[in-house]
Amino acid sequence: MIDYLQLSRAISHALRHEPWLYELEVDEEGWVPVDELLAALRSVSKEWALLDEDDLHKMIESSPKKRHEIRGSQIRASYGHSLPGRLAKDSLTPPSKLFHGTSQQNMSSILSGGLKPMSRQYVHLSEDVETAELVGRRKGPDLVVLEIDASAAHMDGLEFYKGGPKVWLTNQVPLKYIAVSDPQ
Ligand code: HQG
Repeated sequence: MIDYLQLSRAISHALRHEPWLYELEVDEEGWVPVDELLAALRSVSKEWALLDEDDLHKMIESSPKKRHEIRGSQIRASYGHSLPGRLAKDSLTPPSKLFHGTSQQNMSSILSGGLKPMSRQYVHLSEDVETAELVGRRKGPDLVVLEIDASAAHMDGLEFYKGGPKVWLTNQVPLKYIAVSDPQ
């Protein structure tokens, strides 16, 4: 029985962070051939010796976050990358408000320089408060939810990209578009 969460972690690691460890080459939009990923994973662990494309579909279906997408014979991570060389994404019009969950300990730095991508390629924003809360809670118990005036930022020329069903990406968010959201 395949542990799809464990599989998803390994695939995220390969496609977001260190593809070279799996002898994979990610193209400029983040795609790798499904058969190459499967071949790499089959040699990682005994449980994955018979891994097939169906398992990848099951992994994606079983995760509400939709971290990965398959198109034709290729697969990519939809967001979260730390790879050098920013992946090409189509710029889209964002919803008027977006949210970012973080922890209180980051706030003095965020309030001085705005939101930065830190170790990833993009700042990750959430489409709703509930998602932002889940993201922020990963960072500790002292949750802070920020509300981003995405329509003003977009009108001023900041680019936004879609990462997943509830995830938006942008290069950085200057302070003037950030408000601390009231607790729900
Ligand atoms: C903080 C997960 C100091 C930022 C999630 C965050 C997401 C600053 C941390 C996705 C800062 C970076 C990404 C500044 C931002 N000074 N701290 N100027 N600007 N920060 O994990 O957004 O489960 O790289 O608030 O669900 O938390 O992996 O980013 O706390 O969608 O699929 O720096 O990863 O998805 O942390 O999460 P992260 P994130 P997965």
